Amino acid sequence: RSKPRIALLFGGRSSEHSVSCVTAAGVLHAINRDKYDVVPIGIARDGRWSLLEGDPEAWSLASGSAPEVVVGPETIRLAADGAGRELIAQRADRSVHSLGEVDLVFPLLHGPFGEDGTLQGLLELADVPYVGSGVAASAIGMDKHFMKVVFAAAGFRVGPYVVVTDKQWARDEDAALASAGHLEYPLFVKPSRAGSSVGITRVDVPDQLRDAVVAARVHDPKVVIEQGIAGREIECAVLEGRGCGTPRTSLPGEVAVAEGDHAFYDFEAKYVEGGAARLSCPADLPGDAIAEVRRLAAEAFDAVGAEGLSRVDFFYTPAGEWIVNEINTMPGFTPISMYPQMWSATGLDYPDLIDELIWLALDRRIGLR
Ligand code: G1L
Repeated sequence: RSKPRIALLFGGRSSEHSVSCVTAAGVLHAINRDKYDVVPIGIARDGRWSLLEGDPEAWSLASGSAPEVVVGPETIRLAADGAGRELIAQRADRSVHSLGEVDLVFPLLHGPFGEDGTLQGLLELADVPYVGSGVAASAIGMDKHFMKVVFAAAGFRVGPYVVVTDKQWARDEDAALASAGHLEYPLFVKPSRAGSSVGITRVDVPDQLRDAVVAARVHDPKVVIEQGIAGREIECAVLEGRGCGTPRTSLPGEVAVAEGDHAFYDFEAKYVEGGAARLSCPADLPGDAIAEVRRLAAEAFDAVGAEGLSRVDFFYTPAGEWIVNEINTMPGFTPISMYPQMWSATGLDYPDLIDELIWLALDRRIGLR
């Protein structure tokens, strides 16, 4: 076969189903069809896989229309028995036939119910190379608690926080809330493992803390309570190095949120075109601060064992210190998202970025992650 055959997976059972569809539309539009044979596979909200029917060009997150995967006439499975990267289709009458082999999967989604690393595990078992991080780094990148543990162990400054697990909450709610007593307000209460900004509450007075934990627990039984950090929000895009090279970093960007409508950087600001979020890249920083944050971003990428790509988010304090906020191994990836925008500002445009990610994944041998 001349062209590598790439399965693009999108949709899925997470709360970011529609975001994933919009992202897939962007990638399908930009991917080089002269170089790659693309098989778009939608995962419905109930978990069924099928070939994309129709044209995703019109998919957007403009108010009122949330794109959704519709299950086609046959469902698809990836043979995960190591017998050879094969896509198996099954019709309604239960007859099966082969859709042939895939050389690579481009997984544009979070795992079932927002806990990640699971899809990567399936792809490992199926012996199919894939774009992006492996099982462990994907799972760590999804979990705000574990990523702080890893960063702290690697010597990064992380902001003060406490964790409230499901068991702690069930045992004694008051004790769990009291464990955050030493943190300075405002606090940010977050589900430990959830995409985008769902379930996050800013808490200004202790009276509101319990409700905020209850709201976060809707999305994840494990909750992190973070002390708000006074500082500018600076992000950096990281792309794995070619060969044994060090990770490549973009110019840092700064998230500027329009005053008024948004208490903080929320879902709409991130994903709806014309939303309030604005990126300035390069951020207005002294030259040595730019060099330092790029170095820290590359170190954060290596600290969690990320592969392919990651976006690393920092706070830059008035004292000129860098505090790592989080790493996102599956960053927003529409053409207007921060990650692709920071790379464009650094000289790598969206189609070339996609090409680079595919090259990195094809270059990597499965089982050696
Ligand atoms: F495959 C990559 F490149 F690793 C990858 C995977 C997932 C990049 C970006 C994403 N992001 C998303 O899937 C999402 C932000 C749309 C979540 Cl549903």
